[in-house]
Amino acid sequence: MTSKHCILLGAPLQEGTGRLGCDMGPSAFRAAGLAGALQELGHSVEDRGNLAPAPRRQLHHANSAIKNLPEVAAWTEALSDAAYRLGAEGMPIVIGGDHAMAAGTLAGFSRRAAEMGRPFFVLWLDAHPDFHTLDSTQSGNLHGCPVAYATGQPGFEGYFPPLAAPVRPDHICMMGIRSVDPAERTALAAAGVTVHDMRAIDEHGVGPLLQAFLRRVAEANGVLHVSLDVDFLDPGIAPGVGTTVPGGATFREAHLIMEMLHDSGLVASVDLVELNPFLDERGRTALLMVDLVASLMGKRVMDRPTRAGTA
Ligand code: NNH
Ligand code: MN
Ligand code: MN
Ligand code: MN
Repeated sequence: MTSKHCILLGAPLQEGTGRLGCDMGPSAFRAAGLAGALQELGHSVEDRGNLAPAPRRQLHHANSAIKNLPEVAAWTEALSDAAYRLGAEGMPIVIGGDHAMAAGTLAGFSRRAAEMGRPFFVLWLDAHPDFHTLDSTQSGNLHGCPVAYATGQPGFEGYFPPLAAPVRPDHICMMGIRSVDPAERTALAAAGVTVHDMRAIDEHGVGPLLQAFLRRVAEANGVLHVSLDVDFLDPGIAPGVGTTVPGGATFREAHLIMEMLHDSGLVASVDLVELNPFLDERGRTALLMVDLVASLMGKRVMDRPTRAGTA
């Protein structure tokens, strides 16, 4: 197994959600033993602590539903810079914090990949596509917007930082989707994002769906970023999240995805988002997330011949 240099960066933002608690996410991941689990697998781990963006100017938007726009804009800028820098230093694992975080991480990692002259791909594991613009969001919760921003959908100019390298919508594969707002449904189809909703997973299984995407990434010599939202998982196994949706990925579906990602050797960076320790039950969601990261980083039951992403 190839050992990696894992760089942990905490992003205790909670301003993208409608409730408090995600700011405790980085602490819960640390308490659940994230660093130790990676070291046990032979990786080196460097914990860079938590990011704390400076407060910035007021921002006013015509959509009065939007919450905490200046705060989330500041996080986006800080995370975009951090992701761009860390992408050259090792394997960044950014620990949230809510999913608004991905506005910054997608922007920064995509910029890094572009600089390396390699195409950038995203595997989005979530109950939600988070494809709202500032104009279309009705909840006003900005964790519902990062993918629209990072792919350069209109309306973010003047609020969020300009994109050095917008993510190509046709380089994004979403899995586990089961809660889509009407505006998102139309926009996703128009943009050409691959969306494997829970029905597709029921019909085909996660294995073939993921294998097809990994083959594309491998054939393009792509750089793959994985954004893992806790609510991708079924609430029965992962209660520690503010936006539970029934009918999510099972324990084995989620682990198989992680195991296949590991074997592909394609993953360059990871987001772990939406963990709300205030809603968790004795740390079980945090522990499950750490176990999933371990599988992504090489934990396996038995040794087996590696099936590459091209297999
Ligand atoms: N689409 C909803 C909204 O915009 C839900 C977004 N919530 C999430 N996303 N947890 O992953 O408010
Ligand atoms: Mn999300
Ligand atoms: Mn979600
Ligand atoms: Mn919504």
